[in-house]
Amino acid sequence: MYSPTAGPPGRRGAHARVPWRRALLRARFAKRARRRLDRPPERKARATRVASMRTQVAIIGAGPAGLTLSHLLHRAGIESVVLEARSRDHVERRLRAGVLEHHTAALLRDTGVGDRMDREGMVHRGVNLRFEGRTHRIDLEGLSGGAAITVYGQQEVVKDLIAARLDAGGTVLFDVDDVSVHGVDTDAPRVRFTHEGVKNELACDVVAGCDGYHGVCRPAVPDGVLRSFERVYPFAWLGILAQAPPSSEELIYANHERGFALHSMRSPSITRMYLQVEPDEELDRWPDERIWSELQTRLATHPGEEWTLAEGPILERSITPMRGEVIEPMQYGRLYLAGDAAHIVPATGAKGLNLAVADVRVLAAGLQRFFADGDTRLLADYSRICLQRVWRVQHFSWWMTTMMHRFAGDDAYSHRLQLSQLDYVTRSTAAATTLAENYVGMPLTL
Ligand code: RFL
Ligand code: PHB
Repeated sequence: MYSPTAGPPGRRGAHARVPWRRALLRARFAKRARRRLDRPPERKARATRVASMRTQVAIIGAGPAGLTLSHLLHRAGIESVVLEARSRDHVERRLRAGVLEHHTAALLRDTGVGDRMDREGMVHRGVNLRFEGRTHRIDLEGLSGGAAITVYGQQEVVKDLIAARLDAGGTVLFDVDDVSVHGVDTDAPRVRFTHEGVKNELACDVVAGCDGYHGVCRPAVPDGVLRSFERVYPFAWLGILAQAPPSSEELIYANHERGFALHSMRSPSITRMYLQVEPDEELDRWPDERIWSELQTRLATHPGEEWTLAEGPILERSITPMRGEVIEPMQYGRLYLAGDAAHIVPATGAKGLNLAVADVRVLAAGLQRFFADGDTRLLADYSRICLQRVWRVQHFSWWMTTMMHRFAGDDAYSHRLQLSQLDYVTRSTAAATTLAENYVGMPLTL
């Protein structure tokens, strides 16, 4: 729980005692206080309505990264406040990922938020690659030594985490505005924001930037500190959610001459599907009939293989660009970036949510040591440990993306190479094992 007035400072770590920084801060506050006195009365009235709070970890963003971090910290006895720009309803409905790696599902289960996932999620022990109209199953479980994936919507994970935080008396503030982070290069960072018309200043020991790709945390780092590595793919995904029973027990990734298609699901009566489209595609150019006709064509099987795609009313549709990006390092001072705030992966590998969870697992462990006895060694290694996994996942997602999609300008030679790669992955145990172990997710290590 946060305290609505400035409370006692949290336990401080080793780099907490830097006197010149405190002096600098005191001088800055004095200057600001003088400026406030000079303001006209109407601005003074607004500016004086500032509530102060304190917590150990200020978490910006209530997506999978921020909520999982808050949950793990709570279990370790560390206080946090989660600040979310959107409403609870919005974040609980936002339709996104659906595939949980073996270790993501295990972490949710082991930390007490996996009950509904275990009841409603669908465990898949294999995944299908379809090309030239033929389906090839990759035995994820057999090739990975017993691991599997769980198909369970990201918004369901988010709902479960929000419920767990609130039930435990945690603070998750929705609909916050004007979030800004300050002093992350000192031992006393602050986060300012407006909530229910009141300006707030949240003092903390650490800020976790879990605010996704369009957040405010990454831009708060001074120019020249971070380096970005980027790959923009020349296509986007049109995703739909349809009221139709899945036409396959396991996911189907299809390579077709008209472009990639993916058949996924959310429940025994809801199908989730994607089509490769132009990067600047507009939704209104895709009426229902066109979507179904394209899905029927791209997912069609060879005459020797019996398969039909069930259709139904389209409940939601959206277009997502395909890109990969990594920010290095994932930390500046006492600001730690996690999840999409630090990296984006093309969705073909189904990794974004999983990577967000993997990041905050490392961050939570580092913070636990920091708050226990000021040991900053794991925190200092946060970026290095995470980036090792991030680049593995970038490579896997790039590999899946290039293997499954059509690239404008590809010639017959490139296409033959792609087919050869698919043939190899589905015939060679060594190659299929590479896909399986990456798809179910590499073990979480510190
Ligand atoms: P999120 O989920 O974007 O959450 C960030 C949160 O921060 C809030 N926010 C702010 N709050 C306060 N102040 C501000 N100034 C703020 N600015 C932003 C936002 O409102 C939001 O609530 O990031 P996080 O937590 O890092 O989680 C990342 C995942 O959401 C993302 O990587 C995945 O959805 C990617 N992804 C997939 N990942 C998988 O692991 N498996 C999949 O099967 C999978 N499929 C997908 C995907 C993403 C997709 N889209 C739409 C991008 C399929 C699609 C189509
Ligand atoms: C999904 O079910 O939304 C999904 C599945 C696999 C992917 C991406 C998205 O690679």
